[in-house]
Amino acid sequence: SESHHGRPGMSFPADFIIGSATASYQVEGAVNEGGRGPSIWDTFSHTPGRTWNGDTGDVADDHFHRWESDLDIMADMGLQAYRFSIAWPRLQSTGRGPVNAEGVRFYSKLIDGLLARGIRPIATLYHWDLPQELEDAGGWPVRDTALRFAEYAARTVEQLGDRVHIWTTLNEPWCSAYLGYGSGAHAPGRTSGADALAAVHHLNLAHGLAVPEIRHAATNSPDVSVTLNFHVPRGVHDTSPEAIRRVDALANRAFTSPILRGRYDEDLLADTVGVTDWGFVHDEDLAAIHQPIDVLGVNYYSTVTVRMWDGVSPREQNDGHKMVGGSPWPGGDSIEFLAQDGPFTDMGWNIAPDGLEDLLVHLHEEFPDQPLMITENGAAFPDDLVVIGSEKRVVDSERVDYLQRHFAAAERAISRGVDLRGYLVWSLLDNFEWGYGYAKRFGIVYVDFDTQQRVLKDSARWLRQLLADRREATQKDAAS
Ligand code: GBH
Repeated sequence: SESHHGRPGMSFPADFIIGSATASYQVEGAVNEGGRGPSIWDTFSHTPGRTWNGDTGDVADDHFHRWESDLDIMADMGLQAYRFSIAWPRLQSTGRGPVNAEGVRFYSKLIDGLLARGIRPIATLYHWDLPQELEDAGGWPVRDTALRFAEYAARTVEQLGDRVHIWTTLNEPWCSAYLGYGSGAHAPGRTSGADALAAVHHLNLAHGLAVPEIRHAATNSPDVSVTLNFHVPRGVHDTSPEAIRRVDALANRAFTSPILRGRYDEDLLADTVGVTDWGFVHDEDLAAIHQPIDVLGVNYYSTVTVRMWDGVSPREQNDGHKMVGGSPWPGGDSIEFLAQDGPFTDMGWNIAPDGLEDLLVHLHEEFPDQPLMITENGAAFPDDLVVIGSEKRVVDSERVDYLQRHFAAAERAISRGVDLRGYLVWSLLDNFEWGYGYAKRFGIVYVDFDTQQRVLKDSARWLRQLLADRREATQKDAAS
């Protein structure tokens, strides 16, 4: 079911935004500069055994110092948007109090540099770098963290809220809650199902409290959004429908139902009996969480295949996460994640563009008036730098193919009526891939971590050509 539109990417509407994305801790480095305080990812990555090879984000892509030449790379590629995140501990070193002017200055320069190059800034307020002091005070399982986030959002947008195109509250609260407090594969590395579900709620609340603060503080009426990572569960067995329902409840509807419908679903509450009684949900919370958003950010990488475990046969466990003691599925011990059909990326995630099409169509059916944007899609492959003639090249044909097939899937979704506004490739640069450190390369631009040299991979060249051809086609349309 490849695109019937011909070349992937060329049938997107003229106002469709194509760009790329990064996140603060994954690219910035300079963790002790500019008044930045420690975050849970500094602590976690410096704890032996937590990340591959003991890798940390201390230097990462050194983007904090190289932001200007990185902007030139984006401009050279013709990117229409750049999605970055603001490190909370750069703006408030302890997560509280007045904003740090040096932190503001860094992001202000970055935003000005984007605008000067005609690139729309899309800013995420939280991509997992919680100030350590707030974790010490309880982290996302406690209510106060949501209140602190709303205040941070207000203070930040007061400073930077005249030039940002889209503000995103949270990136992938699923990961923050279930990997941070359930499985322990992510910072802060805690392993309690009850804490994970409390974190789910307080992340939802943080989002809901921040939305009106952002709208109030911004002076350019930006779009306001949240980015979720959706699970697209597939079935292979009689018991799969039940497993699919449970995965959808825990992973997807735990966020979409409160945010977009103002409720927690009955089946989610029933599935988690014995883990928590959800006593942390106050009467007024659901109304606070249920704020209109202008765009829903969708991160998609792959599908999962599930059935219910019969409790007898040995279970397969291939949910793509290192199991560090805990489970990312509170109350979901009976869900079995099955090995999937390839091909796979270097993460071991299956390549399934149809999953993206199905997800977008499904979300559009569920929330017909909600514009969507793909805020992350991309793939890790073991890239190598080669010299061809006198040119440095990274021949990442698998990534080009991955992107082409996912662009085509997005185009099919649009042709089926989905209001899809844009597509941001993860990631601009090879970077610190969380628990996997520098072992996994997601960039369309190669980074040599010894020299910090950047080299456009073939996927970046492909994207640059596509963007150039789109510009030419739009100009022709305008002229005729
Ligand atoms: C995103 O996380 C992050 O936003 C980004 O920072 C990160 O670098 C990037 O993606 C690449 O990892 O694991 O079998 O349940 C994505 C994390 C990946 C978690 C897919 C859920 C679903 C399949 N998600 N995964 S499975």
